[in-house]
Amino acid sequence: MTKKPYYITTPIYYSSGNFHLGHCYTTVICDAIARFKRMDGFDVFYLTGTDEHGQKVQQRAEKAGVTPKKFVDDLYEQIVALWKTLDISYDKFIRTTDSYHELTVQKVYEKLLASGDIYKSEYEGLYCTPCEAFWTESQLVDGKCPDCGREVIKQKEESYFFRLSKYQDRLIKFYEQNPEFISPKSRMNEMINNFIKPGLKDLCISRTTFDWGVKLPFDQKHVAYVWVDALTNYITALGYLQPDHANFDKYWPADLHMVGKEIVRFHTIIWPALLMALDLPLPKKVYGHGWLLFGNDKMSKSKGNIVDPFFLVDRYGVDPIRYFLLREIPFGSDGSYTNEALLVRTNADLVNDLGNLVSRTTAMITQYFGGEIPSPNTYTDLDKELISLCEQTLSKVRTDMDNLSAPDALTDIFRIIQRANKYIDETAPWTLNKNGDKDRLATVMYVLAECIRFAATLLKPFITKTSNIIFEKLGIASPDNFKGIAKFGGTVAGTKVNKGENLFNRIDVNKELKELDEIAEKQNKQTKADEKTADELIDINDFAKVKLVTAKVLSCEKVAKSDKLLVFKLQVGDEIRQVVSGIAQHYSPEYMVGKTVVLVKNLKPAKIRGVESNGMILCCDDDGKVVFVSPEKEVACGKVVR
Ligand code: ME8
Repeated sequence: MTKKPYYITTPIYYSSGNFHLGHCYTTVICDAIARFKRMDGFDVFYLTGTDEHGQKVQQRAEKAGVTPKKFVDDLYEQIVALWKTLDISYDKFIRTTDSYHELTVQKVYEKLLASGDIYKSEYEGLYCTPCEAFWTESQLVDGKCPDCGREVIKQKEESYFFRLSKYQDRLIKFYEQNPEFISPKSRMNEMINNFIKPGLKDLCISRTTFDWGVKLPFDQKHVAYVWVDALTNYITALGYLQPDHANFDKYWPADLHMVGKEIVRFHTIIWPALLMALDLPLPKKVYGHGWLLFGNDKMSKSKGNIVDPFFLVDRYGVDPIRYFLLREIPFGSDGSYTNEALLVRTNADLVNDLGNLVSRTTAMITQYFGGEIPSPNTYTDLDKELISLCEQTLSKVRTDMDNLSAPDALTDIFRIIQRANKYIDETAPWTLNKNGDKDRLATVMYVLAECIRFAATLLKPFITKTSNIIFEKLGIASPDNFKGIAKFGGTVAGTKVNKGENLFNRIDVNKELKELDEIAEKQNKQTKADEKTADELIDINDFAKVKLVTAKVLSCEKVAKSDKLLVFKLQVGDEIRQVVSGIAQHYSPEYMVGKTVVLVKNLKPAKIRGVESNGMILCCDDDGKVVFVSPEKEVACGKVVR
């Protein structure tokens, strides 16, 4: 039987570095969905990647003193390491600097030009560089970018435009016919009221103010707008407009684009309109999840509250982190991370419920049956209650996952675990053993082993490593589908269990919180020290911005009504410059005439006491005494100083 394709994507991540736990949220959720769908018989294609072009990357690379390519290569390594640490099972990783992607973006622009969806004009707007987004005055919040709250700048440039306005009515009709397209529902209303109703304007889709991007094939001065470049990844990764397009034929349209709520508008307005213009089918669903907050704030470097996923995984293991993200955050809404919430959740669910069930059961099978899972005898009503709970859970979890609610799915799976723990107390196996009731004891052990097998199978998409360890303990091969849990009774009697070590160790929450505080304090101190060092150091490119030249003093006078200021006429090559300098208390005008000084040539002109000054004379501050800088030997004026 051919499997049904299922195409799921995360956004492609900005190559900005400092990946935090919030970033992991989208990818871990998609991973759980992808793994669930694979086990449930779908032919899954899970795509993730990196968004590597744009002004922001170019600026950051310049600041770091490396080429943009080197900059994005380093960050690519970081994010691949992060996804490995979190056990992410993507099928493809796309980088927007991959040549097949760049070539296809060019073909997309050509297609849009040919269909008349692109035209050339001039753009003037308010641009937020960090978000790579233009805003209208009315969209700003307190005059700042509504997404990140930072300053916007006025930018004007010759640009190509996409006829977004043309698709307004078709978009509204599409939303009406596909009410599930934008989920959760609240986000649909937000899009319609905030963006569509005020009227869609044509979208500026090229830039000339920087060059780190895909060059437009028909006008090389322009690079593609980073959002068009980025959104197109969802089809270029599948081979769209490429010789091998088998994946595109098979997987497009996407079943699910999972994105954070702040980028829903790009995915539900611009992206479908572009697809309409390309005459392609639209994705089935865009889900806008909430943010992982730290307290009440969004995690971000500038707020200094980022939680390092590498640190957490190293300290607690990958599954407590995956479990926390999937279980604790109400899906669709914002959720809050605190160390305490992570530790309490780990202790309650993983150590107490799951860990105890597995260790108690394997210990009892070892003690009462020499480690072999016994054959069950007649099932009582109590047993049947557990059996039917186990058999019903897959369909419940399937519904939860179709609703994209991992917290509900985990709650349903943990019902088996919690019920089984209660069953141990109700059946009191130690009493059965004492009373020599081996038949009943065997049935109880078998029911428990089966409950664990059901739970571990269902947990596999969520806590991947732990589930595999449980199967090792049960002596059963870890399944890669759900077929084995269609019916209770799949465990073969006689299978040898292996108790081994505890799945999770209990955490002393108060002690641990204290230690974490101490670590955070140390790190903060270190970060501050590092930032101070970074502030003090500039790279060669920064220095090169300052143009220093030698200049000869032609004349020098006191500025009227000022004790401190002298006004100079300087010969700089062929040019004569007027410069005001505050050295009147240290040098007389007569002394200065004929001297050679060093001038900062490219300082913006300024008026000092009403006198125009075009540059600055370099001086040393020798404990309050000012000494002007001069070449050690006679040098002609206008020579570069570096
Ligand atoms: O937006 N909580 O990339 P990105 C939850 N390159 N999710 C968070 C989060 C938080 N605190 N912080 C970030 C981009 N994310 C674009 C996408 S797609 C064609 C281009 C999520 O690196 C964020 O919502 O800023 C998004 O889903 C993902 O991390 C990547 O964000």
